[in-house]
Amino acid sequence: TNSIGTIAAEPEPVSLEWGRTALVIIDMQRDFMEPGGFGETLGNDVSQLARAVKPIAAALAAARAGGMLVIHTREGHLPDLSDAPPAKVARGAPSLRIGDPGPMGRILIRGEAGHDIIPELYPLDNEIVIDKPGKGAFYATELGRILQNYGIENLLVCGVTTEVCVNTTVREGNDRGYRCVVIGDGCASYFPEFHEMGLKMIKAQGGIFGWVTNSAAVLEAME
Ligand code: TIU
Repeated sequence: TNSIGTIAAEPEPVSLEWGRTALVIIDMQRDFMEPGGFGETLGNDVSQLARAVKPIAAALAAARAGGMLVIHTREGHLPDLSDAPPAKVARGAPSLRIGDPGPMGRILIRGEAGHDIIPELYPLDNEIVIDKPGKGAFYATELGRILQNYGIENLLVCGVTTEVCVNTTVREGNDRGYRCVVIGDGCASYFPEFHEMGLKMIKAQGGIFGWVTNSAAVLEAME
């Protein structure tokens, strides 16, 4: 459809052609959301991320009902770690490193239980799942070509974490010419203050690299 909706957002409302808009759900994986995964091995309190699930589920249900293109992403690496930069694997002092065996399988490795998306937001068979080795969803993936093939101009972005993979993806998307509208309550961080600032820096300066809205405003605009 070429119908256009206007979403209440900051710094100002944004009008989107729904047929040229994709819902992009970033890294809602057990590895970030649940104890025993990558997020917790880094020393984080994973319970901080749970608040994003219901708002994302609401946006996902609306997107499915409206026939909007839905794209899920997953951060992770090949079992032989050939796509994992040694500098990334070596970073910090995690209790388990990328590739080490954990309670949900090998940490951040494709095909392992912990790498998969949480049951509440599980992709349908007809939805696109992008496996990405980096924080941004465009880097070393087919995402850009897929969006071009579908004629997408606008991205509704949510997921975890606000200041890492969501921010990186929105910055990448903005530079590629996409209008990026972030669903604030559909994002979360291990650090509440980073969540808040991660959203603020997107919408500051007249929306320097995007817009920030919330799930209720998206649902209202899609009605
Ligand atoms: N650690 C952290 O905040 N995030 C990540 O490592 N990846 C994503 O944000 N998905």
